[in-house]
Amino acid sequence: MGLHLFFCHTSPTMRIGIVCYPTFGGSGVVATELGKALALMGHQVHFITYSQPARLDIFNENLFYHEVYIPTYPLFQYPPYELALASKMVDIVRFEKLDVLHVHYAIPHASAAYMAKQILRTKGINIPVITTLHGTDITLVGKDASFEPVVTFSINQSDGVTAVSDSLRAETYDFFQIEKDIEVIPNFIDLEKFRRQKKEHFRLAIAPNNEKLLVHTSNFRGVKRVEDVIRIFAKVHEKMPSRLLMVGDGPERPKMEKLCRELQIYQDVRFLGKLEAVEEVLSISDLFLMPSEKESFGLAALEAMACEVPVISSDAGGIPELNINGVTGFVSPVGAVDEMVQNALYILDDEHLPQFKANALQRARDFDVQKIVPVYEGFYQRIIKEQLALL
Ligand code: GMT
Repeated sequence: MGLHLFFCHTSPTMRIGIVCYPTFGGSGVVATELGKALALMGHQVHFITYSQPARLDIFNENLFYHEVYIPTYPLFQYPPYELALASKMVDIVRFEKLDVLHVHYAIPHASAAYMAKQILRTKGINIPVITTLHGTDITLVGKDASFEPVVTFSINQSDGVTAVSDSLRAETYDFFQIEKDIEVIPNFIDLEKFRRQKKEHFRLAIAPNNEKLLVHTSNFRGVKRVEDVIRIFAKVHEKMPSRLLMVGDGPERPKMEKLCRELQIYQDVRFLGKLEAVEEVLSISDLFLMPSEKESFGLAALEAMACEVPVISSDAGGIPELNINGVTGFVSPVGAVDEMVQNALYILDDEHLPQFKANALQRARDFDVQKIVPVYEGFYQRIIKEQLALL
């Protein structure tokens, strides 16, 4: 996100603490882009995490980064990050006079925030805590018996809770004993950064014979069903000249490279690894594949749609709230590879492709950062007001 964003801003500025995972993962990306947008709106934003967030790549007088230092002692088999994080939150809330703490991902951020809140209470400070649920914290990790009581407790103790889709909200209520209202605030996209750029020379180099370009971006974990991506592509490839671009890295990658050799499609599949400028690859692509087993929202699909790339996806989690079946792409049951192949061939037909591309962009506009970030801002203001009323 550059400095080009413009927000109409009239409300008083806030001092906001943001706690997130600093990696390229979806929750960290959303948290960092949110903080950057809020800073551009004039709020003071303090990131608190164990290393500089990957997307915290701009200089702005309103942006601060506080690193959590985790001491190691021979006695600790597992260094207690959560305690170091809670202590850092206490310190930053007190000395930077924060108005609100917004923690992304329930584990361990919401529980650490609870502890920080209790410590601050003994010092006469009531810090409102907002927790945003992103998905795997609920659908995978949170449901594990090792964490469930802590997840339930920390959600219920948060002053405000948001989830990134209706589906994640419903799943959270289904699985946990939640007494709090959960507000749905979806993922968002900077349409200035994620837009179809003219990259004809790049496209010519990758697809010299005007092959269709399919693309997948993920962290190559089991939950992404990367094998389905490869098998869908192999069948599309049998029917039309095409190539597959695989962006990202993760545990499934070596197996997938092997599978491509076995299926004899290796020369038409490019594993590009982790890329900073994914939008450049999306700009030359015709179709995005997201056959995930679980996906609370599907930020990677939104990024593709903003670059005018239609989506073939599963119906997991919140994906159908984003990818409109038959309009911006197609949605099929998890694992329905043959159906996904048929749908992919339909979209890639030159008669259909332009309309799907236009529809994808049109849908992405509903999630414009300029629309969604003010919703977070309003939510913070409401929760702060409610907490002040309790004093
Ligand atoms: O998709 C991932 O594996 C990363 C993951 C995370 O926990 O950071 O992303 C989750 O949060 C994103 C941002 O809210 C969502 O767009 C992704 O759909 C969600 N991933 C899953 O639910 C698997």
